[in-house]
Amino acid sequence: MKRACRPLTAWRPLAALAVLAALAAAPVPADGQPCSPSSCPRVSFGEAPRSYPAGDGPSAAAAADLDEDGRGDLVVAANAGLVLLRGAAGGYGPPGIQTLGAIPRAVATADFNFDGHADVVVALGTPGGVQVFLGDGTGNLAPGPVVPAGSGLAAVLVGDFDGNGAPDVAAASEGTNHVLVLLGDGAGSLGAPVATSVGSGPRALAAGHLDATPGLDLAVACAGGNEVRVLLGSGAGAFAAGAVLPVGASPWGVAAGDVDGNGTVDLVTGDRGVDPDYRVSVFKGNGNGTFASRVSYPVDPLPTGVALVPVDDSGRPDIVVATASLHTVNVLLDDGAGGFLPASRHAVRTRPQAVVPVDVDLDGRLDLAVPCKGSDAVAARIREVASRQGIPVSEQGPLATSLYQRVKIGVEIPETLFEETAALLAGSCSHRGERS
Ligand SMILES: [Ca+2]
Ligand SMILES: [Ca+2]
Ligand SMILES: [Ca+2]
Ligand SMILES: [Ca+2]
Repeated sequence: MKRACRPLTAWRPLAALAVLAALAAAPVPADGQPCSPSSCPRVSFGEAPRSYPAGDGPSAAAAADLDEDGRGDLVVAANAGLVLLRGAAGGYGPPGIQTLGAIPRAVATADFNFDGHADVVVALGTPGGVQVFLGDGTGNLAPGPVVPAGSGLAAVLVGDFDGNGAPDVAAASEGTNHVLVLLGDGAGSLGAPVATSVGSGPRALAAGHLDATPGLDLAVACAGGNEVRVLLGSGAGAFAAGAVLPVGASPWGVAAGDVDGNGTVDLVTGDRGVDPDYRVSVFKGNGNGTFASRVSYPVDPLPTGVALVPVDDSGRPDIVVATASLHTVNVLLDDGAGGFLPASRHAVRTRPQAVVPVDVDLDGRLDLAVPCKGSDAVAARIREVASRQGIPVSEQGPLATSLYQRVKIGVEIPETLFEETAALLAGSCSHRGERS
């Protein structure tokens, strides 16, 4: 794949999937030396993100060509159920919603029964369960049985953990602090979950070969324990506890890939952190199940999902992270020397949750699909009332977010916010003066 990324976001008053079309990224300097902030290459997107309705509260998405028309489709986990967005010329068609017995929180795709048609696996939140939907190649998804598994499932991924060629499923159970593995039988069914204890609040999963043995391994972002737990796969479907990697605070996303091109699989997390220190962490793998110490980079507040996507043409993956507070996607290009350049910021819709690389317009460049959970319904209501009363509205997203997060009613505003708040009040007062 090439690397320009287009994010896809859906925008809607309550929730949406946003798609960002890839932009060109300037090349990293030929000498491979880190740039200065003023000279760093920047990713740019050629147009504003396009939004597609994706039901209420989309939290995750996966891509596959479910109707086999040559255009990638998206299947989205939303409060309303499973939402299918079929690829159409340069974008997506209207949502088709399949209601489920519980709210899905995570979704992945694979061909579970080897019939050549893409299938879908869903992690159900409460009660916890894993459910496979078999595709027929026309976009229809036939629900299989719900396999009870854990509680508060927050993540799901597909891998072949027992090496028999049939896709298996791993899920993170926030409610029980376990990772659950369900082995596939190659005919569309999953076996009973086998649970492995991990740290507190497993929130995200990544798979890769993290040591030198053949079994596929897992990295688990444990938001409650402020750490990443490595689970080393036996190759027969069992897992043993491996490295425990301390992260700044509350890792909400994790991705695995070779960020420095040395042949070993590395890990990257998006850390919700402690205000105002929000970061992505990089742990370079030694190839034997151990990792170098954490190196971190600042990003916008409240990072959620993180992905490694080749955005520029360096041949190495770049870091793409959704951030829920300022409603942005941040892109950190690799600097050619094993590190990453300062993040560039790209606006999407409200509360982005994840980043899914897709090629929306089939131009060979990766774009980004971003489930945006909403809700800006309260803000929409405020704007509506203000409009009726003739009250001017000034949109100050970052200031509003800071005030909301840091200031309780009746308590003094922090000094660091004095200037911006005073400017807003001054503007408001001068407007009232004009009206009186
Ligand atoms: Ca399609
Ligand atoms: Ca299938
Ligand atoms: Ca298998
Ligand atoms: Ca590496």
